Amino acid sequence: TMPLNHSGSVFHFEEYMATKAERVNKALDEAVPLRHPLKVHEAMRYSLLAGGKRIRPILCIASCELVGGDESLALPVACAVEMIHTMSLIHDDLPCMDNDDLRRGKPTNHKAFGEAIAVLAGDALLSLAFEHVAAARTIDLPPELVVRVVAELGAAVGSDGLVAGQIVDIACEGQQIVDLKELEYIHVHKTAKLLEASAVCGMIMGGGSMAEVERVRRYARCTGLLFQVVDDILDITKTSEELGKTAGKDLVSDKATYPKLMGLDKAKEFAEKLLAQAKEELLYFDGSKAAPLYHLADYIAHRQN
Ligand code: GRG
Repeated sequence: TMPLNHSGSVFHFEEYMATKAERVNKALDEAVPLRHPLKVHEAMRYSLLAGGKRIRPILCIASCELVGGDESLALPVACAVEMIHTMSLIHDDLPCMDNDDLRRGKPTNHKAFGEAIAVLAGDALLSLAFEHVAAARTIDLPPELVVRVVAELGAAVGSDGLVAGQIVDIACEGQQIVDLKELEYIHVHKTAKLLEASAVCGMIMGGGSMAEVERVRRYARCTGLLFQVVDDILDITKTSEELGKTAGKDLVSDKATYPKLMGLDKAKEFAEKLLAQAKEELLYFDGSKAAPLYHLADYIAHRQN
């Protein structure tokens, strides 16, 4: 299919993603040079540079560019959201949380470096994220903008953000019945909040107005929830395709998912609704400038893994 956006012009999404990811990877590499004490910096770099899709930083940069801001204005914040994302994955994988051995096809941080280093590497990444935003030499930027970004990021991570999502997730694991409201709470907090902050902070750095910030916030919230609904759908469709290979992981586990709570067809309908809602928020902006966000939502909705 032709990559047309709502203004009808051609946009090369894969190329855009690859170019931005490369820039982010370089900036992240430079943000954490290998130094004494070696182990913790090795561990930070191990997970930070392990080949994530960089959805959050790209969302941040694309939101900045949507209101005419240069990529360089958003880059420190883009790095910060990836640092936060990475630290949340390191801690999520720990034995006291999900106890996972593998992440992105490699041993998890604590498997490679031990639990103590993994906890500290996560802490250091979280701290560095805020330092990186506050210390960034984004010349000519009003300090109020940086303060708003710091507040936004803090809220996304804390006990009304990622931590809230993780707490409720853990509480639900031991529960017989999880309803749609609880499931949505978990996903909005564990996943959508940081995506939302990524977009909003990019928009703030780019000089977006309050109205523009709120549009992009709603876009990112829909897209974040969409991400999880699609994840749940893929779990089922992938598992039935690979049955035997992966032993039907989610069909046998007790984890609540959208298809389980509303049925596969309704879950697919819900995903389409969220995608349409996300795109609707973008109609407010210039079509060609909104193309990256428009296609990012499509990509999240229609990805195959
Ligand atoms: C944040 C202080 C603090 C503590 C951590 C563990 C925890 C609290 C929260 C859990 C957050 C979590 C693991 C959310 C799931 C996020 C998610 C959707 C991960 C997958 O994201 P992708 O597909 O991953 O963007 P890649 O590998 O591409 O980066």
